[in-house]
Amino acid sequence: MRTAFTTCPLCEATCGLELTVEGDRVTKVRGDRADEFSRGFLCPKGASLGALEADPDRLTAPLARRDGEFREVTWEEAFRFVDERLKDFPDRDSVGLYLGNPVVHSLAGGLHAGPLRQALGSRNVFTASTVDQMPKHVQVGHMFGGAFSIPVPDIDRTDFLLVLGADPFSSNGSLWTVPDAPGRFRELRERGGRFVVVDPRRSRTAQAADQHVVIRPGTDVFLLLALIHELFAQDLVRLRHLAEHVTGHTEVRGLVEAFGPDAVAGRTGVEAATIRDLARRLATAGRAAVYGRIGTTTVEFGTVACWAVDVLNVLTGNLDRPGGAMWPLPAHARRGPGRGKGFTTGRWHSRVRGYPEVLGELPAVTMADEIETPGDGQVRALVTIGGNPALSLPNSARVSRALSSLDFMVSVDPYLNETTRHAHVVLPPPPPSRRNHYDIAFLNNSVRNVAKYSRAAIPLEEGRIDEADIFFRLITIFDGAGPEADLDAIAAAQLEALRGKLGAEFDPEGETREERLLDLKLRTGAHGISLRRLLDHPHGVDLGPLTPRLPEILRTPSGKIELTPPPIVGDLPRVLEALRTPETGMLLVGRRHLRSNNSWMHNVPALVKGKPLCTLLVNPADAAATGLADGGTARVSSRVGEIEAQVEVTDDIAPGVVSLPHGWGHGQAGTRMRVAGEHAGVNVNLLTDDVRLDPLSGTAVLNGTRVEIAPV
Ligand SMILES: Nc1nc2c(c(=O)[nH]1)N[C@H]1C(S)=C(S)[C@@H](COP(=O)(O)OP(=O)(O)OC[C@H]3O[C@@H](n4cnc5c(=O)[nH]c(N)nc54)[C@H](O)[C@@H]3O)O[C@H]1N2
Ligand SMILES: Nc1nc2c(c(=O)[nH]1)N[C@H]1C(S)=C(S)[C@@H](COP(=O)(O)OP(=O)(O)OC[C@H]3O[C@@H](n4cnc5c(=O)[nH]c(N)nc54)[C@H](O)[C@@H]3O)O[C@H]1N2
Ligand code: SF4
Ligand SMILES: [Mo]
Repeated sequence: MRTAFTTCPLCEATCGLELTVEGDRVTKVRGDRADEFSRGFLCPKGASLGALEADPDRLTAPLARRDGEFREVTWEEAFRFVDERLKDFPDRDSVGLYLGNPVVHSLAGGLHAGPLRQALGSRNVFTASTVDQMPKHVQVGHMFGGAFSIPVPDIDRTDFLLVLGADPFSSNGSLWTVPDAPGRFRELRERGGRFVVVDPRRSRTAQAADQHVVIRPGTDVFLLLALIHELFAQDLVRLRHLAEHVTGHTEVRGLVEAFGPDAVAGRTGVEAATIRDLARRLATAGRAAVYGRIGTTTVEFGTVACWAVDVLNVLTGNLDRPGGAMWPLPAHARRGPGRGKGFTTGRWHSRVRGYPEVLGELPAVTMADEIETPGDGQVRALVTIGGNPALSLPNSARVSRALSSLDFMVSVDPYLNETTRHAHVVLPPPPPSRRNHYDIAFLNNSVRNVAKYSRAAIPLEEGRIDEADIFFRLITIFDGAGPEADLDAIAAAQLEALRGKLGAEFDPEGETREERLLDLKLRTGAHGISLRRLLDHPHGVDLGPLTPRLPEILRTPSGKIELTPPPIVGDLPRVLEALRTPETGMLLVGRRHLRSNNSWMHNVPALVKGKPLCTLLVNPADAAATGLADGGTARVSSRVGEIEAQVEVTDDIAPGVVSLPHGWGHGQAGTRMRVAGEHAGVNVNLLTDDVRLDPLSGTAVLNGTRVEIAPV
């Protein structure tokens, strides 16, 4: 029996874990109290890591499907099969790629997903970003020049937080790495600070808030523009230290002219007096920040809403100052140049619907179009890595049909689930305790500058390969070097090239290719720390609170914060038109539960036991009006589909709104997830619409779907 320390890769909070290991099993998981960042915090998902890894349905060897049957094969056979079959698709665009959420949660994905996309060279790259946070990338790209320069609320030092469309008490934070979010919100209040939550549902976060503002789904953009309007109307604009770094602020007033509190009250359901009061409190609080997430990004005006969030942070003088919205500086990153080429989209367009490319990818809502529509460049083969598009994309009945029509499909995934059942080859990565970990992605969003590296707590079993090797092998297959190419030689060349680019004059150290790459990035990084130092500090290294980064963070051509980027300003007439279009009827939104993680952790008994989590929340008034009863079954229908869901009547949800979580709808033929099958739930994405999207970012509208409800 021994103890090992690692970082939980299951959500963005990056909690430190203390694992008890007996033989080759994790038998106990505790929050690591000595962790410099998470201070011992643990949620039910992290606590179930041992059970997740011991899941008998988890794949341990590659599977290949021939004549309709999956059979275990060796890794050599699996890669040779992939190589042979991909030769049938000489047109690069005919091979599509879908990267899902766990790709950003591993060191392998963090280091190798980029090179993999390059090696594939297809325009048909899709990721979960366009059913999630892409509006934020587009907005910060246009305003600050870098698509990953996302400011985060400095919660530990703020006096006032305005949170829209996020439930960090359940999700543990997103685009905001904030381990023990509930504890940090509690401390904020203990210091005398306040926080306000805007949500159509009384979420766990809303319950703990000083004020819960109930809003009509999809209308946050109007509320946010009205708040900007009020800053001008009440003479509350204070740029402070930002004055010398901003261009375009004088134009903003005119842009929001039509969005006064009285104009938006009816459409948002938020009273004009509440909006005026909120604007005043935001502007007069000592230090404040505005933060928006899923309810502001997976909506029709996601990019404009994200823009309005940071315009508020700028106009109240809270961007880039302690207690406001600040930019982290991760150990593996370098300081920026202070100006640059800026941000563009649309370097190519999707073949069928003509959507612009954003960050090298096309909207996931159009993946099925690209698979099903004949013609040059039609996607006939697909590689999925750590994704479950059959459940996570809108109009998923159509997505499943498209997947089943492919000529060839490869999935890198530990489960035979709703998506991978369509694959011809499934390549299973090892579980979290058997891999080295460093957070390439989430340290970009973290509320303190911290760094932590952990080696695998348990060695890989004989015959298993690391996910980094799976990535590397696919890279050599895509770029033509083939399934037997010498990975170490290729990695050495890659390392040498990067060393030259970074101007490093030392030899990076480490036991693996990935460790040497990381050491190189760390030692040339902003904090100048080494992999060795991280290995000596198993609970992480605290690099201090966030510090101001203007102007070095900017990559705009002007070297300023562009407050009025033309593409975003150009979308405002559409917002105004929507404001003037009356809207009624029942709207469907999503939600998350602490014991659930998108679509893939429902096979862990401890996480699905008890009361079902996949229920349709209905307000008592709507239940009475439609004849629905608590515990009964509702038929929910939308433009694209119809489902039956178990009803939960509660005044936690606003009248005129129903809520159903995503990631459910298990038990389908050909899947191998027995526990999930017994707790199947229904798939909300059979109702969400693949035609609706935020055009600036290509992001799906997953919240605010028009539905009808009736008793069954
Ligand atoms: N209606 C509605 N739909 C939504 C959302 C919503 O709020 N409402 N949310 C959206 C959001 S924010 C997201 S991020 C997407 C998620 O969409 P996806 O990324 O497509 O789906 P996940 O459910 O995260 O699926 C993760 C997959 O990775 C596999 N996996 C787990 N661990 C590993 C690993 O270590 N390596 C590899 N290679 N695979 C692994 C799992 O078995 C599973 O198949 O869903 C989106 N869909
Ligand atoms: N436990 C758990 N944690 C997770 C995940 C999970 O599945 N389970 N998924 C992870 C992923 S991939 C992501 S992207 C993050 C997401 O992190 P969050 O954004 O915090 O996710 P949610 O908990 O879905 O919170 C979204 C909230 O928006 C509300 N909402 C819906 N529509 C609207 C609207 O139009 N306006 C407003 N103002 N509110 C609206 C919902 O009621 C809900 O309370 O969570 C991550 N963490
Ligand atoms: S909050 Fe997230 S990172 Fe922390 S233990 Fe839970 S799943 Fe893991
Ligand atoms: Mo997400």
